[in-house]
Amino acid sequence: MGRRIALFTGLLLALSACDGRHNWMAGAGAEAATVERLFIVLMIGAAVIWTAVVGAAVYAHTRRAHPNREREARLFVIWGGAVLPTLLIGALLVWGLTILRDITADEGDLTVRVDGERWWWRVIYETPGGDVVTANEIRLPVGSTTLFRLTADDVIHSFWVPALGGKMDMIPGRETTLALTPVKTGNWGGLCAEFCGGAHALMRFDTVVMEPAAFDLWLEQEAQPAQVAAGDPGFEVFLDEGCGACHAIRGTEAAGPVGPDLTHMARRERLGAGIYDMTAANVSRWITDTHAMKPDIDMPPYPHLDGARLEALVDFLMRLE
Ligand code: HEC
Ligand SMILES: [Cu+2]
Repeated sequence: MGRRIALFTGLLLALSACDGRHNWMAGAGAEAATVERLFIVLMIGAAVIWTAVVGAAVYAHTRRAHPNREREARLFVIWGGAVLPTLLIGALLVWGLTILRDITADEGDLTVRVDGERWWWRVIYETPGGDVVTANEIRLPVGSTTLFRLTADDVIHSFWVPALGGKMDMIPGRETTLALTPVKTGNWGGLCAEFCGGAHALMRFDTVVMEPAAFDLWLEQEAQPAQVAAGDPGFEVFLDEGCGACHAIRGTEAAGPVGPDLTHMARRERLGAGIYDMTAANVSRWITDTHAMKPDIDMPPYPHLDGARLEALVDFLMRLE
């Protein structure tokens, strides 16, 4: 018996994804705490009802059969079968709707638009100075509420940072909202929670929760254009190869809207939508052997690039801080 309980508990822990970064019980977000409360109340409610129903069944089974008075039986059916369940489920519904209102708020201290793409995330900070575009990494100040305005470019995706709160569908042509209030600093994992095609399982992102002052500095730097010296040999390769048709580097003529914005790419912790560490070796392989790194993506591989040209290109990209 003890072994079985251990096994069962282990399974539950595995199901709750207790790897820390994706743990919805990590206490990292106010909305996650709300979802946790909902879970606990539902579990306790279910346990009480289960006990009552099984108790009634056992009672009926062990008692010697005898005819019930019709009035008694009818009362039992009306109360146990209609009135109590209606009251209970009605109360849960009303309470659940207030929770829904809390996590789909329509205002926050900060607004971030996130656009689900196949298979990466376009991220746009709305600031008084204008939109600040980035990709695949979201940074948030601890202790304040961020309103996410979500949409999708092509197919339905779902935006989910388990440690911070519930998930929300991203629907082409529509905007959905989600509020997240992180209460713990750290790098919390995010992912797409709706099957969206080939590289769906590789559609992830980092959510870096920072102290407010550090966040403000980060956003200020993120808003700056890239520093690209005239005649930078790596940037020449970038333009020659046509990378700028798909990728934007603010402050240069590269303004392609198809792929992730690369203006401050080297400041991101990961490459390829949360998949690889942002290292020169990985970036180099990403360019030459693209589909081995991430299958199905809309970026062509550049296997002909090698030697000094590849090196200059990678060196240039890694200087985009
Ligand atoms: C036809 C459009 C297209 C072209 C041309 C293209 N890319 Fe991409 N690139 C993409 C798309 C789409 C992604 C996102 C793939 C994903 O993660 O799902 C991407 C991703 C990347 C990333 C990862 C960004 C991140 O945030 O993780 C880098 C770096 C990159 N491309 C560099 C290049 C370079 C360098 C070139 C030229 C040699 C190039 N790309 C040419 C479409 C393109
Ligand atoms: Cu997706």
